Amino acid sequence: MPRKRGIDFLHRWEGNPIITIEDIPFRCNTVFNGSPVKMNGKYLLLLRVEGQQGYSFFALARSKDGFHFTVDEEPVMLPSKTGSFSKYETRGIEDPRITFIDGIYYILFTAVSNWGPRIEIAKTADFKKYERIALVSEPGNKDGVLFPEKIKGKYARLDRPIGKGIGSIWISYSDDLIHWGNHKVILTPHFGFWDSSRVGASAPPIKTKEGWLEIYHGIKTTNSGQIYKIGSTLLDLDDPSKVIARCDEPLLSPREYYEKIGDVYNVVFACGAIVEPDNEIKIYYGAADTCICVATTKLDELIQRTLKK
Ligand code: BMA
Repeated sequence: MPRKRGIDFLHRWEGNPIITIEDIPFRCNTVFNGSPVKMNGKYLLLLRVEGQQGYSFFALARSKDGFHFTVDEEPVMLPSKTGSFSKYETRGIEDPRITFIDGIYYILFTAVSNWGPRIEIAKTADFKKYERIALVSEPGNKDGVLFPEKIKGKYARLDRPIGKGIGSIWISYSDDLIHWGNHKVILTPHFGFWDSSRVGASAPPIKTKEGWLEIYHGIKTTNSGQIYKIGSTLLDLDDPSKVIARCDEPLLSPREYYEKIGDVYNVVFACGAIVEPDNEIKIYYGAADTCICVATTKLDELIQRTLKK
């Protein structure tokens, strides 16, 4: 499928979708919202898979080129059945976001139970053994992403609590990844724009000379439901609670059939990106809560687009 010029800022890969349930070696309902890392030159994508019983868990896909993936035979993280995490994961685990710090891959994800969504953190060094660290929010919070380095000596994260029905992006800090504080709201819905109903962090922040690049999702509510699009913002390197710039247009909107039609219509939803040595950025996104896709651009162009007034 050749790219249609001038419609969206990001370039959809012509082989999209890259992962569908046809690629999953076990029976499931959907696969979407995967988070990528590059480890020893190979690409890993931690996938949210929804089982036919209706709750989500994680599987792992592997690739040599970042476009053609093979999914492992068995899921890698299932909701806990025993122990202190289990009662907060009774409705599944969703939307992993991976951040690499000092040899450890931290996975922030949403633990879902009858109380609602909470943010949880797990870690792995090798994508073989996974260890849960802590539940780090009360219910009503999701879309947790960890910054890839400490800021002024503290871990930092973005998340999306809902207050008075309004979902905005907040920042908070921690010494140990378990206890979090100094919560501040940093990005709110942009009334009248494509992200007027709700905004949430999507990819873990990417450090650039111009600031922390945050690829986020924005929602507009229409007469036929919500439309999820992908946007970008730049946060101050020393004080990421300060927004330097925000895209007034989305980078990608649901247009292709696989983005418009699925279990949830009109959704493009990123959970991570890889920046290549040649400046290309690959943004991995779930489409219509039913499959996984990738779109690319040059990181420099994305920064200039975000800075453009
Ligand atoms: C959000 C998250 C995502 C999902 C999206 C669209 O709230 O739960 O996992 O892709 O809704 O349904």
